[in-house]
Amino acid sequence: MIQIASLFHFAQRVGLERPFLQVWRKNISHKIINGPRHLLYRAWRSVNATNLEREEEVRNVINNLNRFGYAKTHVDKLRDMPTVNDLQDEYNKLLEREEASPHSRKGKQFIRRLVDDDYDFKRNKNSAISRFVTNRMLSAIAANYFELIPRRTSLKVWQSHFTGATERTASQNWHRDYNDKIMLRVFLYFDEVTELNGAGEYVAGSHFKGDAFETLQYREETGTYSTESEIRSNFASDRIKIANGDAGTIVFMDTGGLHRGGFHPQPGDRKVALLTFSTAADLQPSRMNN
Ligand SMILES: O=C(O)CCC(=O)C(=O)O
Repeated sequence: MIQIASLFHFAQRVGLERPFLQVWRKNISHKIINGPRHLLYRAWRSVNATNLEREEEVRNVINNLNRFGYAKTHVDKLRDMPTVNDLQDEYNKLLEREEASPHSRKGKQFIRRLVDDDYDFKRNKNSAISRFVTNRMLSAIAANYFELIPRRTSLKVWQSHFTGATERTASQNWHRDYNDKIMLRVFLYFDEVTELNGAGEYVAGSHFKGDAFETLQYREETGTYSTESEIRSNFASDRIKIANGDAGTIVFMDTGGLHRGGFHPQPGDRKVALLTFSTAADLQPSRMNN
């Protein structure tokens, strides 16, 4: 996979990103890379998964994800999740640690990175965040959505915040992620999140399984994000989902679809974790150490 990622970076450098992605996303390359994981999934499903999928909330999330590329639930609704209090306690400790020894803000001044793919799972085996990340319901949802055994490839814990800027920057603009044609980012809120403190937005149906996967594709390769007016002229307003929610809310997004987030129009912050599940064809090498 590392060689493929290097090849991809080379293609980007010489302006061949788009043809590279088109070939990479074809079923054949996907099937070869993910073949063994599809087989494993079928075996696992026949033994284990049906019990998990029988849980009503797991089924709701899977149905919404398949249909919209987007779903929302809460830690209180999924079995074996940590409590909101335990999650908030751990978040506050991570924030104290970050204040004492800050991570880089590389490219996103509006984000304080409390965890940047460097969470120590070995030392914190039973922590609230470890229990969230390794929760069997989340893995079952990702496996069912991808129809293969997924990989966890990234864990970030962020405090995004108001900077005084009135214009959106970077991922605050509409974009797609190009790591893979299908992927799953799971956002966990440690506090209430609304449109005034960074809530993400998602165009329902713009994911690979949806009806608008080809709309506004490959825009970011030229460094241009999709504009608000392009989104509004291509999609009815009821297709735009707003990822707001109280502490403990879990938002699932296939970020191969059109999304944006982290914009703060007024003073305030968003306390959030982002856990990524990928297929084996993700072009970004996994950074997780769990
Ligand atoms: O919610 C955010 O801050 C943006 C996240 C994002 O663009 C992504 O995860 O790809």
